[in-house]
Amino acid sequence: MEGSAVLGFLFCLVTGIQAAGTAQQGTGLVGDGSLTLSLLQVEAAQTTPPFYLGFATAAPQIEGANATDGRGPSIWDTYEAIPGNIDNGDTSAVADDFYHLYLNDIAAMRLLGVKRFRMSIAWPRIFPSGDGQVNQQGLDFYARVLEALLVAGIEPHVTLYHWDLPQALQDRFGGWNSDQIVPIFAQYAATVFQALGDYTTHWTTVNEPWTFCFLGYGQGSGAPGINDKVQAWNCVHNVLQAHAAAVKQFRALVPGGKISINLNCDWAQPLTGAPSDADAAQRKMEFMLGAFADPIFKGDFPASVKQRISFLPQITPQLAADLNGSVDYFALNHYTSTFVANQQGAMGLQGACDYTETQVDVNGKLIGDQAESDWLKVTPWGFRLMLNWVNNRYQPNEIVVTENGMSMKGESAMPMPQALQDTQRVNFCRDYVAAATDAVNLDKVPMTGYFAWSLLDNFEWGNGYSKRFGLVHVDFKTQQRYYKASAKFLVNLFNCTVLDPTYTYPSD
Ligand code: GBH
Repeated sequence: MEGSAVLGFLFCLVTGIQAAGTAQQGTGLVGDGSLTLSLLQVEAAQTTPPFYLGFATAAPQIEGANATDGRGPSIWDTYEAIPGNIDNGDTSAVADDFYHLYLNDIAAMRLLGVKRFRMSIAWPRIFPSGDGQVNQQGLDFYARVLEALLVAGIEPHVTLYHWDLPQALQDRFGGWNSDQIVPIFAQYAATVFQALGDYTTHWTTVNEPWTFCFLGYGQGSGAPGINDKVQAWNCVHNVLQAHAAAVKQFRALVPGGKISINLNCDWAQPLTGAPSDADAAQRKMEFMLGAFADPIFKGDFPASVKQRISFLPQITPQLAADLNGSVDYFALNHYTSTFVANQQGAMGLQGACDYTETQVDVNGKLIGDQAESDWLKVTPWGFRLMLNWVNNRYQPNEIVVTENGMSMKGESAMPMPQALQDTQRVNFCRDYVAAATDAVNLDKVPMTGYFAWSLLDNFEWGNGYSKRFGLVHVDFKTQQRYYKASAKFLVNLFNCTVLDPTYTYPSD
């Protein structure tokens, strides 16, 4: 990174410390109360988790600056512009303005004691039209961010693709529906590895292909807004090929690095004690997680999927060989659980699956407490079962949970001081971390890391800014940030060094 950027960063740190100093002298510091709360809860939790802590983000949800320094349009830019697609007509155009405020946010993480940061690279910043001419300004931006993280003593974990496909590739050949994406993704990956591979050893290729294949291509409730199950399963197959091709580049360009693919899965709890419901729940896991993890770890799609999806593309022996060994650790995103019941003939998001899902049991009782997001119920017990399922089926060397978190019920409507006392989120973090701790200590699951989603309140896709997942509150009108109790709770729980626990973000 250039000298001026380093100086800028140091200046920023100094400004931050000064701001904290002022705050300590008693100028209406936000967050004193939350620290007290979190310390009490740390005592209750009593044990330091046997895995590391990080905070996670994604480029399209935080950066804003969508037309700055040569970034090209993405399929989400297009999708957001269609009325009705995003709650309140929100867009990602500004988001958290991380593109301009990253030094403040990195300084704040350092002062809070966060040692790992998960972020993604925006493909349309690197290749504005998907391939062809590289945009050096895009690479320079990420070099500055990564350099600043290292200066701050924070290890970056970098994802190549978090759903922001260059629109040009959707227009040219239908994006992830076509295998033309495979060499183009590999070229993008190679460009990033070459330019930025020295900054960190922790990488993933693609975030949550289940979500963008089945919601984006299969249902149309995300970009690119297509409603076609054939395209969705083509997407699965093309993601697997693109992942394998990118990892081939990685082995050559980032020797000693570790790479994976972020797969998301809800825990499927059988609705009743009937064996057919147990089978159905297992099938749901195979459809959602097995559709990606089985080809990688076992060389083929699950039999339950092959039997039901008539138009399923094939995993050739060559692809199976390329996928074999293509992940160095299992990267799991996990939030919630659902009840699953057997039902012959049932169609789901993924097509013919012979099961149905509900959020209530046979007596109408919710599976867990409601979060702000409709789909998210608090089910820490499901997290432990989920980790065991992954461990038993795939026996990975290592599991890193690359996302876990919640939107707190009622938070968006709360006045800010109240929103900072996010007790439901503190309890969520406490209970999910405790469940994972049991999975490691009692069940011997090799989980090594836990990333809380998310550092900041951000652009929550179809929900716009109406759902807040941040550990840090963002006032979107002023771009001011304020720690929530949950941020302090987590860093204390993990015994991170809190350089200045009373630190609040500096004002611009
Ligand atoms: C993650 O997805 C994403 O990686 C992240 O970008 C996101 O901000 C975070 O979760 C919080 O949502 O509305 O009924 O159609 C988590 C998996 C899959 C959960 C899609 C929400 C939509 C359910 N997501 N699902 S519904």
